[in-house]
Amino acid sequence: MQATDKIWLNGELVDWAEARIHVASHGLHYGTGVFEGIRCYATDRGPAVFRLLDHLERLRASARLLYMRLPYTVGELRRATHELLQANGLAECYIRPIAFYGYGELGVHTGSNPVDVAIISWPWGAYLSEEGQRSGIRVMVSSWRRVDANTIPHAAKATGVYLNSMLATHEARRCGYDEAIMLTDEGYVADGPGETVFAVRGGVISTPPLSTSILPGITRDTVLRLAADLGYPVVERPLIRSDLYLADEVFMTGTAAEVTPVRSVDDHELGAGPITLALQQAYWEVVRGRDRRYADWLDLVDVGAPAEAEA
Ligand code: PPE
Repeated sequence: MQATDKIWLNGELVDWAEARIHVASHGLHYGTGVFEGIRCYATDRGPAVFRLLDHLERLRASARLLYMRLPYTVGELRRATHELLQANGLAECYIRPIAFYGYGELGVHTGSNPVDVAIISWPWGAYLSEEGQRSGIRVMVSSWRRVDANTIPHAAKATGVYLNSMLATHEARRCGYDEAIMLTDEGYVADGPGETVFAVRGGVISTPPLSTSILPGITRDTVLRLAADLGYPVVERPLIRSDLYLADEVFMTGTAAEVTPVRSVDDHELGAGPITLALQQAYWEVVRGRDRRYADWLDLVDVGAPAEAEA
């Protein structure tokens, strides 16, 4: 990862190398944290954070599900994000807010431990390679099941849940694939380790409903809206693995992954199809502010006047 100038930590901007926590922090031992992944894109009106408030609202919802009281409001976290982006001066970046039970007592109960909050930002390019974004990635159905609704609330973007994702990713890479898709205990398609799954058949776009063990993806929500606006029929319904094998197109979405075509699932060849590519293009237009209909989703960062305007 590329270091940047500053990190926002518990209310202050600190130097990247100084953003330290204690090794006895509760979150390190028990995965008791919540986080977000957000992207900021260059637009013709300067850097703009895509759906910042929606992400911060999800962070707050994740915290609630862990009985965690966030010491900052959504408004304060929004201002902190802006401050950080102004300090780091990046045109495009990935933003990672994280809140976790900190240093105080050890033992599974969170006790009176403080909640530490940090926001990190750094440049992060294509999540699943640029080639993957163009031509599609090769995916396998994982032998690891996605955490069940009664194991850990799947609507929480909680750090501990990512052990599940890590195992699925490791397995996929060991087997020579680019990425995994996890099923639920009942065998329905859930999420990728860091993505929502979509299938297209006969022009109809399907994705698992939120009651399946998936993260309520913000890119999922964006893509459902874009698909409807482009006139594609969309349905939220439970999918089984053969729905993926028999699909005309499969794609995965996420803040990091954006819209990534899937070119095979368990070696059933698919291909980067036209609907996927149309949605991918539409997504890029929207996040870079080139489609004014969705301007409300952009949170512009005030980085001062551009150099040529000052002359
Ligand atoms: N499911 C999972 C399990 C998930 O982690 C993500 C985001 C999504 C779906 C898509 O959610 P959204 O970004 O709101 O559309 N994964 C984040 C972290 C990836 C990582 O490797 O770290 C992300 O995309 O930022």
